Amino acid sequence: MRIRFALAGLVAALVATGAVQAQDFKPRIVRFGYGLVDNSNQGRAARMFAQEVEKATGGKMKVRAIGNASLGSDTQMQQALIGGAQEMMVGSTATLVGLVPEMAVWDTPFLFSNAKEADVVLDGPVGDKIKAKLEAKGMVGLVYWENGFRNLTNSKRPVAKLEDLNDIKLRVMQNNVFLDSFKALGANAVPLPFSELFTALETRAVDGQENPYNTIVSSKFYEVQKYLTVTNHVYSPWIVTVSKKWWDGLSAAEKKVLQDAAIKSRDFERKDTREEAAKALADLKGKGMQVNELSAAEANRMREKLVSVNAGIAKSVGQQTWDEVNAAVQQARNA
Ligand code: TK8
Repeated sequence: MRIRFALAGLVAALVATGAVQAQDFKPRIVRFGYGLVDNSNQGRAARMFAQEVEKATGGKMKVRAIGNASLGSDTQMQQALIGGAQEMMVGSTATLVGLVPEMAVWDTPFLFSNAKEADVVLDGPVGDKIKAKLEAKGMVGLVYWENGFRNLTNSKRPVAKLEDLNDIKLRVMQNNVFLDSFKALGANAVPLPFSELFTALETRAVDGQENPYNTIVSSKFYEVQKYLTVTNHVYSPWIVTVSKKWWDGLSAAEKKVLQDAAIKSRDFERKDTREEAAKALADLKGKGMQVNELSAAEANRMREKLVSVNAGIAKSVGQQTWDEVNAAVQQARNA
């Protein structure tokens, strides 16, 4: 009797430490692709995720974090996930809009006024609901990471007023909201995958782009862009996704390891990104970029132009999604 209790206790302890679950982990290689360079917020968090997964599976599941868009641009990797040729990736929600139109809601200019609001809404019920729509398209969304508030750079001139954008050829993400937003501002907006952006800036195929400070630093855009305008025009999330084909073949224990590690990586990534962003502007000035803020009047003029795209977004994401997201933002704002 006593021995039986002791054994039961031992088994319970092993379950708690995860040791008896070892047989639930098969040897697996997970290719986790991303678009930025290794030494970026994306790269650091991808490696952190890899370590967590390896630790939790006793080395059975090995995550290969592969950056620099070596596995392809965001949209190419999405197709590889859907087909089952690649296991995981992290990329912009904006490049998923062709598959899940509701993702475009995150591209709404000035939707979030600070990172706290973004965290609450993205990690809350409406964020989950939109993320869950990926499953019908062949991907499983695990968590949102922070790309961050986007700012404008170019090689032509300081952008101090709306009209300064007029003849600027501006690279935008491959997504209608971004295209329409910058057309509304009067720029010559050109959609291009991120993986082609540095070369396009360097060869002056385009004059400018917009991305968070972190990316302007890590991708060395300061080498080919002289002017930075603080616009904070939209908050961009990244999203960590898994091939559904591959996911469906995993044990419950394996799925849980990936989910838990994804949450840890999210918390790590947001903290790391915010710490880096806080120092980045000074870094960029030090590298020779000329930085300007917009006057309140000009910021308002741009804001008004950008708000003109909202009706189109509401239409493409559906009124219900639009209302739910805006209600969640209001709630987060008033909390
Ligand atoms: C990286 C992209 C990037 C995004 C862009 O693959 O395309 O400008 O901001 O972070 O997803």
